[in-house]
Amino acid sequence: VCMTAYPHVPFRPGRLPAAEMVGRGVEFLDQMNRRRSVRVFTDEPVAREAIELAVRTAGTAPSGAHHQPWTFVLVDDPALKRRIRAGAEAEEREFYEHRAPPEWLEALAPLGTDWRKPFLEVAPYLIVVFRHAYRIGAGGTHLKTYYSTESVGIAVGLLIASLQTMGLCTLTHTPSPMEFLNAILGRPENERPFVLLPVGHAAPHATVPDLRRKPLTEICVWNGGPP
Ligand code: IYR
Repeated sequence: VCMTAYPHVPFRPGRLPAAEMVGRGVEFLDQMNRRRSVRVFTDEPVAREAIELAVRTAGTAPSGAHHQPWTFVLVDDPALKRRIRAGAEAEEREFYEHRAPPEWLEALAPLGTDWRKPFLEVAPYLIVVFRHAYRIGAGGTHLKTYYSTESVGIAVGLLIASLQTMGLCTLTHTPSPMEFLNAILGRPENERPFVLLPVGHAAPHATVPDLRRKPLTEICVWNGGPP
């Protein structure tokens, strides 16, 4: 059993003046608040470097026991994108036409989505995020990971924020079930598909639903709220 402690090193994160602290927060909120889930992309190329920067940013996420239980598979090969689209559309067709309970379809109706996923071929990149359900130890033993779902969720949040700061658009797409992605991308059994993100630029004719975000007063209470 490996139980060597990390050596500790000094950490001096530095401080901002109060006004700059708030100013940066306002600026970041404004930038994140401009993000919308996009379902119609252009095939315009995007620098690979931008995608790798977003993944490096995602990789800074905190994770249970620092196991970093994630793999980001970057796809720009047209043949692979075509196979992923075919796999996703087969599952989605089944979902929309048979599997989804009426209540779920009702919840989705305002978004106007259906089983067709052309963006999986049109967007220049797909990022397929895998969560490590366990780790493979010496001799092929299975070792636990901790809070892997939470960890990967945080990482994907950072990924999306990074893409947004670079002026790129994405969609958090979850074809269900997603096991077909292991077969197409050759990922091992311990890696579970978590989310699939097409990345690129929004088509000039793209529209998004006119959603409203809950204001602070609806998502936040101080100290347990009024008595
Ligand atoms: N995975 C399907 C259905 C879907 C589910 C939820 I929850 C959404 O917010 C949107 C869509 C699809 O991608 O169409």
